[in-house]
Amino acid sequence: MAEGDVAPEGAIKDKLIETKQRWARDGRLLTGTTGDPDRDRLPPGQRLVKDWPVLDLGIQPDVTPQKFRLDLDGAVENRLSLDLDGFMALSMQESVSDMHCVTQWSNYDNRWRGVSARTILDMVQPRIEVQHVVFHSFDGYTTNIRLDQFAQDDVYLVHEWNGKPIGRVHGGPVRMLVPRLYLWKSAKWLNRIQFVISDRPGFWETRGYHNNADPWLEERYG
Ligand SMILES: Nc1nc2c(c(=O)[nH]1)N[C@H]1C(S)=C(S)[C@@H](COP(=O)(O)O)O[C@H]1N2
Ligand SMILES: [Mo]
Repeated sequence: MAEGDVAPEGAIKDKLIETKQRWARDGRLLTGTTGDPDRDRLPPGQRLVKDWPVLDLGIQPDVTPQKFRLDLDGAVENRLSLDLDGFMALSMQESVSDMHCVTQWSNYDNRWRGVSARTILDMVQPRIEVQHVVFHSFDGYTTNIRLDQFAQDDVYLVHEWNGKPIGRVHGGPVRMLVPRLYLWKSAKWLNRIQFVISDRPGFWETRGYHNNADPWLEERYG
């Protein structure tokens, strides 16, 4: 967590975290069906919303341009540590994708601008043994995905949504976007990407959420 953002203990949404853990234990929201992304756009058990809800642990760190840092490290050939100017100088692309949150909302056609995961992979050159990627955030949140999931062509480190900078509540200045997985895998307030040889389940993955998080297979809880 960045200095100055340390929330008083009570500010963390302990009740919300407990409720979500209980839902995970009880298998709440499961429809028991699977979907096919080639056939259906809406994954099983989801409903379409028009807005973009905000979800976090109760801390929304104020990541000013001065505080921003992005470390790319772990088992890689080229470790990098970028400030915001360094990040903004990387090659940027636009991408349109849907979002699917485990709390059952989905929304369509979000227009993103950012750096593709493939650009990051070209720069850092993970060692051959690397199988997983861990995202670390300025609020202390972590989440993990497999390297092949990170390497999909629709995965981005995004800084604009629908033509505007991503604001503080949605994880600006830079957040992850992994559209084929439930949204808890898309770390907000991104601070570090760690390339690892063995898997390291993150915040929700160690609290009953599924490690893989494919919405089409309804991998909500694990
Ligand atoms: N750093 C950080 N990233 C996070 C979270 C968080 O608490 N901290 N929550 C996750 C969860 S559970 C969800 S559903 C999405 C919500 O993103 P949004 O608030 O932009 O909709 O962010 C994910 N990324
Ligand atoms: Mo979530």
